[in-house]
Amino acid sequence: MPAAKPSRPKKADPARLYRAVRRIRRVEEEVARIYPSDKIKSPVHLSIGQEGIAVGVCDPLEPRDAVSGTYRGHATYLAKGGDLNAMMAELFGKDTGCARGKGGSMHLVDMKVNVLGCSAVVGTTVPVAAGFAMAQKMRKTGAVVACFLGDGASEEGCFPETLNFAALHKLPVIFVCENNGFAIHEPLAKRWATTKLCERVRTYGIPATRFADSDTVKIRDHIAKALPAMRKGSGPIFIECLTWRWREHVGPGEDYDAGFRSKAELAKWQKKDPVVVLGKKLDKKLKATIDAEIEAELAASVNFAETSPWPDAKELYSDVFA
Ligand SMILES: Cc1ncc(C[n+]2csc(CCOP(=O)(O)OP(=O)(O)O)c2C)c(N)n1
Repeated sequence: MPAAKPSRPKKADPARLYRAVRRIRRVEEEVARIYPSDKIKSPVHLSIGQEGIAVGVCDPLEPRDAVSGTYRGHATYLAKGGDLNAMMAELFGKDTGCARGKGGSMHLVDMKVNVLGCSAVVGTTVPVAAGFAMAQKMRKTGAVVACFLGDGASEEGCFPETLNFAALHKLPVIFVCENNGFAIHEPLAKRWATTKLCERVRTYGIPATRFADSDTVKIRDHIAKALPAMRKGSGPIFIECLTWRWREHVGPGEDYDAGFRSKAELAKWQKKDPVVVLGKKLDKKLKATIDAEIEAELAASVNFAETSPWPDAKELYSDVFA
């Protein structure tokens, strides 16, 4: 990655932020709509409701910066500029997919825009993100890595190990915990002795901030403010973003009849829906234009995936260890 001069982050622009959250929402709604047809060959972990976090974090990032997502990574991939056609084709298992149709939804990658490969194994992308950040530091690129993880991933041993290593070596990592309150069906109250995650992280010497409402603009401004010092070697930061996964853990449906969470809580979070909140800031005509452009791009991506070829059988043996 070539070294680039640090530059000032772009200003918050409601139209750009709206377009980004609306685009991710519509992509995932379309994935959910198509899913029962069995054209999508991979399990899908939808982030509907959580999109504002990825958009807020990625908006001030530059092309040289990287993101490390999770298996619930459509939003991270798209917010950083990952190719939509390649993502859709990947979900359809096609040769034109970003992982040649072998990885599916949980293994999105686009190194052209520095989206590091995602993984189905909870927490494993956290130390990988720190390793990539260490390379940036050694090569003096001034680039940072935004490392996304769930509240469940913070319980993996590699999380505190990585916090310590990143703090010790002042690595340019933005740790972003998307705290949706559940690891599959298990609520925080059954998993954490205290909810003071930021306090725990601060003991490693890492500044930590909690966003109780995960407001996209607030998150965006916080990251934009932190970036100049991080590019000069100030070390990692951590943000905890409280949020709500609207759909079931995996799949296109909902899980409110399973008895572990309620529609009343969903309704509470829907009042803070980033798509609605940001959409209200726009002029109606501009909003309609953006919506129409998104629909056209989305339809083209589904067509691209449907008409793309399947991988050749000999691909079974390429890009694999054994
Ligand atoms: C190492 C590992 N342990 C367990 C699992 C099974 N598993 C898949 S998703 C998940 C929950 C993770 O929750 P969280 O990190 O909060 O992310 P969320 O799904 O809420 O986005 C678990 C335990 C796994 N994939 N990998």
